[in-house]
Amino acid sequence: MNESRRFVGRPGAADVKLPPGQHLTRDFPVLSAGPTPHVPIEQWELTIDDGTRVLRQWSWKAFRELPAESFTADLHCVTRWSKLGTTWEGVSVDTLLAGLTIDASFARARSYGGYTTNLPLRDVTNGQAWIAFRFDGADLAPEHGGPARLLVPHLYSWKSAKWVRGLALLDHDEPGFWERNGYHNYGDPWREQRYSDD
Ligand SMILES: Nc1nc2c(c(=O)[nH]1)N[C@H]1C(S)=C(S)[C@@H](COP(=O)(O)O)O[C@H]1N2
Ligand SMILES: [Mo]
Repeated sequence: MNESRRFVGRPGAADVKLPPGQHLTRDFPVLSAGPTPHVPIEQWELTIDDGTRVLRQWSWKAFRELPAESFTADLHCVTRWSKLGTTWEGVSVDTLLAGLTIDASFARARSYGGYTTNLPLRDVTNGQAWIAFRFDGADLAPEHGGPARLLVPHLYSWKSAKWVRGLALLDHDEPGFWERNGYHNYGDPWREQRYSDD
């Protein structure tokens, strides 16, 4: 990605640089295709699989014992709002995959509630994606994906699956919920890849 963009502007600044067709918002809209799932924390699990076999699995307790990072991210929703400089805490997907021998090029996230989204594996590795559980200094609210959501800030936010329950590492690309319903397969906001024919 173009690193220079990250440091240009602040919310409200006249020179703020946004992806094409986006406008700034200061509040945090809730965008959910269905109801907010409520999973008791004792039943919550995060699973890495290869489409067939479970490769790794964490309970909430085990997940929270993994090393976590604080990070700042700009969010860009395909419905044209952007929110800059949001602060999060989460476990890097690199940490989840560390030590695994991976023969896959794609990842498919799935959520409690049934939502899915697909990404190239190279877009969720190398410090570009987290399973986030805190936002703005507080536990992540259920409507924003709590207890934990995927966050992949360099792509449109529909790729950041709320209530994430697993990542499948696949040798083939499998379109997710919005990707099957007219959204772009990749979703780069800087190239304005909103819909399948963009
Ligand atoms: N499980 C799930 N994750 C989801 C969605 C959804 O409907 N279900 N909506 C996506 C969309 S379109 C956006 S813009 C962001 C919105 O996150 P927010 O509601 O925390 O703003 O979540 C994404 N992740
Ligand atoms: Mo969105």
